[in-house]
Amino acid sequence: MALDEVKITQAIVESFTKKLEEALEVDVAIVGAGPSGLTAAYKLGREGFRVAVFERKLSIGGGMWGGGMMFNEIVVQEEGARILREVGVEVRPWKEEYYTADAVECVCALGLAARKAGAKIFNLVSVEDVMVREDRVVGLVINWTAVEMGGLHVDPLAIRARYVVESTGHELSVLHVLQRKMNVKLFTPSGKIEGERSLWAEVAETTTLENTREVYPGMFVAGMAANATFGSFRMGPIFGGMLLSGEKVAQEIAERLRQ
Ligand code: 48F
Repeated sequence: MALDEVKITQAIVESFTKKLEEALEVDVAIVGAGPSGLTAAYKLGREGFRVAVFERKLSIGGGMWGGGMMFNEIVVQEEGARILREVGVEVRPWKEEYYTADAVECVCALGLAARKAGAKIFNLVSVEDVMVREDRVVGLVINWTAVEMGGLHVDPLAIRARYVVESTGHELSVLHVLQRKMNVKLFTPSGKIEGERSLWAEVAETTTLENTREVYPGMFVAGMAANATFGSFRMGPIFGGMLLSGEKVAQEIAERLRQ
């Protein structure tokens, strides 16, 4: 077969366009492909919901690649290990009640699980805004990360979603935009973003799950973003809470979608 550069180009353009078209109206739009966002995408996709994930960077995985301080191993507890095993990661016990796993294997396995479950993943796309109608988040406003990086004045495109997951990690970038532009009252004690506190793994892991919930009609927070929203601690390189948060947000949204 003679290779034709234009056919290669057509194949890419046509198949990408189809993928994007299918993501324009989804059940759940997830912002950020870190461990919590990817777990949520996998769990929701597996339930048959239409899911799109938008990730600003070239690579998915967020803060997981680097383990702790670039030692690319992560630590999880038994409950987190369950989710890693489910997606085929080799989890090794380390003394009592701790488990370790290879960070690269974890990212690859979670990404593959999300894709195999049908979630569409768009890397290099930044969510720059949300759409709000009648006091409810109804979608996302997206643009190429290159546009953002280049400081170019290019208008964005829009995605309609029945629910949005804010899983942008420490940055909490989308909720900050919602608060700044719409001046809405969030479901937090002060009605505003409470902000992240310093490192305290034990408390942070528990509160991550408690804080994984709806923060404004139509928008849920998950992962580190949940603690940054509700004023709890960071947990450092223990990742069980991130995985369990992704699972919890998927369960809560699935329940709503089935109503
Ligand atoms: O930070 P990140 O990995 O979030 P997470 O799932 O996990 C946190 C842990 O990695 C770690 C930790 C736990 O032990 O504390 O930090 O809560 O992934 C967040 C992803 O969101 C992307 C960002 O590039 C990263 O990959 N992101 C942030 N803002 C945007 C975005 C945006 N506006 N649009 C698209 N992607």
